[in-house]
Amino acid sequence: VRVDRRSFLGLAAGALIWPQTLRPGGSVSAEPVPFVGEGAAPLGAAFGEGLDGRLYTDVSTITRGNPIVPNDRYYVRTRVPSDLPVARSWAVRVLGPGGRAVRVTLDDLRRAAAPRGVHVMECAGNGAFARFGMLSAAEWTGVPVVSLLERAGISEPGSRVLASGHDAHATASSSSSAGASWIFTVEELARAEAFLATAMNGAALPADHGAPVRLLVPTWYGCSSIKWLSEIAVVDPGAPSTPQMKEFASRTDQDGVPERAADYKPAIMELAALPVQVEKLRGEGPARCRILGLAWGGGRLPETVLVESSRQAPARVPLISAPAAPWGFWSCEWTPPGVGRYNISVQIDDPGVRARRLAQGFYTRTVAVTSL
Ligand SMILES: Nc1nc2c(c(=O)[nH]1)N[C@H]1C(S)=C(S)[C@@H](COP(=O)(O)O)O[C@H]1N2
Ligand SMILES: [Mo]
Repeated sequence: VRVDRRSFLGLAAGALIWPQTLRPGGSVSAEPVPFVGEGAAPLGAAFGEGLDGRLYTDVSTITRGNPIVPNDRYYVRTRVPSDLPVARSWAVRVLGPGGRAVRVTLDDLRRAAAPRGVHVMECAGNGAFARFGMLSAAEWTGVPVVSLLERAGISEPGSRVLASGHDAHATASSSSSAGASWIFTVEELARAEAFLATAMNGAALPADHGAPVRLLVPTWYGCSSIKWLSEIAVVDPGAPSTPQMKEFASRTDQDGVPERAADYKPAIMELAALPVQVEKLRGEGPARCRILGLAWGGGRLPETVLVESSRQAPARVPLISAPAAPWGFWSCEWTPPGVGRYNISVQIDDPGVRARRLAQGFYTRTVAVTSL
């Protein structure tokens, strides 16, 4: 039988054999301490449709030994549009200066596709409401964007291109605007090593993740990685920002909501860190817990992070990198002084690293300790 995590938490711990990912390493048995005050949507399963369709990843399953999220558990923000054209006839139009146009077919892309590495992606709109599950990592296959821009004569430094997806959703959304598109300079795309992805974790790109082809902009928030990509077109230097850029302006840390694309900063993920599991260790004293967590973004991970919980001095813990994924993993022990609710947060004290969302408490989570 498959036991989902929610029913799992409700069962008596003694009756269970914990899956590998929940076991704290040694032979000491452990019991999860739940995060509270967060959303109640299911984890690891898609729900809803179109623009309001989501899948929240169960971030507690992302571990050092298991840093990649399988395709069917990878977070989804906007599910496949209801009337996507058939893949057979799909091509990406690349429109260059002076009316120069190149039609890149799926065959062209598949022939040129090569492994592009493992990348972490987070929705800029992630949050406690989603149990921070709009965060995943996968191994991608694709074709560098810059090589396609060159074919259409887009190479002038400072050129801006508009990447658009096919978003024809039959039902309107209450909270998101349809028609995802983003404007980049060629330098931004080159620096990020952006690519058109045709495969994900060794399998054809799934429909909800942008099949048959999506843009993937490593190190940037997910909002710029346009799914169901249909066109990349050069735009003039004063081009207006897109509705998608405006929708995500505050979450990508822009100054207000700039009207012109040229006034947007790159939507790069700053350093972030998140507790993903708290477990009570048993058999070795009364109330010891272990906190496991992730760190990502910021270009370069610091060597240590400070883990804070209410009513206890911060602990400095090392960040351990995964062998083949750009996550940092950390863990520390924690002794709650009594039953109650505790906030757990991570701080960075490296003055060279900007981590505003962390500093603002965006990734702080609360656990409820109900017995010692
Ligand atoms: N065409 C299209 N592309 C899109 C979106 C969208 O709504 N439509 N959402 C964006 C946002 S906000 C995110 S976070 C990522 C999520 O990609 P995923 O669903 O594969 O995880 O896709 C981006 N690309
Ligand atoms: Mo997003």
